[in-house]
Amino acid sequence: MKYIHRTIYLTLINILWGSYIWAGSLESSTEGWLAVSPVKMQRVTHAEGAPVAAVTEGEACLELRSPTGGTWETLVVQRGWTEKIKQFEVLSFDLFVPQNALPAEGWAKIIVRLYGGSGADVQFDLHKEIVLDLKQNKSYPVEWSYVTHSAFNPDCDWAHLEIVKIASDGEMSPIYIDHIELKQAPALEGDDAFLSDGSWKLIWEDDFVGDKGGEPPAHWALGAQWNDDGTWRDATLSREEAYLDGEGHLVLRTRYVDGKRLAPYLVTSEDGTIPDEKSITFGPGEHGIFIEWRVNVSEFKAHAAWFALWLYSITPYKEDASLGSEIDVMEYVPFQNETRSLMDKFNAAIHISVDGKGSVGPVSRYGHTKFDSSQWHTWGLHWTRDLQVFYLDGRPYWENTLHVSPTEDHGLRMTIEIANGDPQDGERNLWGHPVGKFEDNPPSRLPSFVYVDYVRVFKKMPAAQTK
Ligand SMILES: [Ca+2]
Ligand SMILES: [Ca+2]
Repeated sequence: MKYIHRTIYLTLINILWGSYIWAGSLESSTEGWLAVSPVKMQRVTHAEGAPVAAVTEGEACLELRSPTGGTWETLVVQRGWTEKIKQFEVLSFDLFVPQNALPAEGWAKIIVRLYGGSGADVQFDLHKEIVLDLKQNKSYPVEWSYVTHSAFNPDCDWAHLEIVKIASDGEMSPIYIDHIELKQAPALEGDDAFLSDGSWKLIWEDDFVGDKGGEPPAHWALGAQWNDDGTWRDATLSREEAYLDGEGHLVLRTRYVDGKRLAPYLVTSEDGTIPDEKSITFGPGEHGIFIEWRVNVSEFKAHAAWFALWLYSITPYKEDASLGSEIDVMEYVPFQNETRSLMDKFNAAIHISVDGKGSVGPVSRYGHTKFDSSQWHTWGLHWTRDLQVFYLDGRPYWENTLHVSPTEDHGLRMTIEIANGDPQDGERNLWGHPVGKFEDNPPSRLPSFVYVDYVRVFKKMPAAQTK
């Protein structure tokens, strides 16, 4: 996790409020939507002229007429749903645009905009695009899991929704909206049993077999050489802090010795400092790949340190997933004080820029998925050219279609990084947690250890090569 952005802390109160869905049916009122001049907004029934397909719940829907057309035009804004937006995770509604309102050629889109912040400060501005089919009269079921955008902040003071139209040409008027819902994301179903269906092949593996105290295999290089002085953030990087335990595990240790914060940072590729012929990289290929780590972080407790299992391309931050990305399969930031604990949560994310543009994470708030840190777990990534599904112990917990990179140049990483809290900012680390200084950890937390049982990479074979 070279890129890391600061987040603010969350209470569980919103999640625990209880209700799982909030629905707007537009039956008795326009429910707080405000038309942006010169748009004409009204609640209409089929009898009053709404197309049959436009009314998807009850008798009435919202009609938006705006004859100006063409360039970006905000149709309506909803400013009254801040608490609901903070409480829920997914926005859905049905959109209907008559084909005769669309341009004959070119393109047309509806954009749902969700932006919010505190005071005058806009903290996030997220867009969901619905590309309209110019050749059909059809209804679009819109489903937007807005909380997967890492920029979304449920601690905001205000959040506004807007519906925007934009097209290469034509009026795009009228459009219809009905059956608006705010809800929790559904739990994902399924498991990783498909790996043993005969179509998947183990193509790369490290089981960390070897003598006690032995070095990890040479394909694990010391990364983060971009500083050229053996340090990264507040750590002195050391391959000696990674060694085999003689029982089939790799040990990753971090400790404070002679004024140095020692940490291992193991990679199979780097952004230029490891020659291509010595790099081992992966990508989704034609049919998909599955990468799995089995890891135990029960003795990794040092505040100001974090551990990550991740993938990193040669050019991850071009703001264009087709050129590469950072894929954080698991990031663990141990921290605990009187009011907060991260000891039972981990983070996952996709990043395609250093400033957070295009960052996405799981539906669980701030990407903090719960787990039992006292046990062994497997973290898995099923990655095709347009989908990434993240697994914990063989069960999917995050399905991502945003910024999925198709490139084959993503190397594997197992890293411990150290970043002390900033004394000018309440001893907070890069994530906003008041972790203090690594060297102030008590002996119960230093040294800290991560144990890795294996790393396995499976590839889906073309049908002709499977039986
Ligand atoms: Ca309705
Ligand atoms: Ca092993």
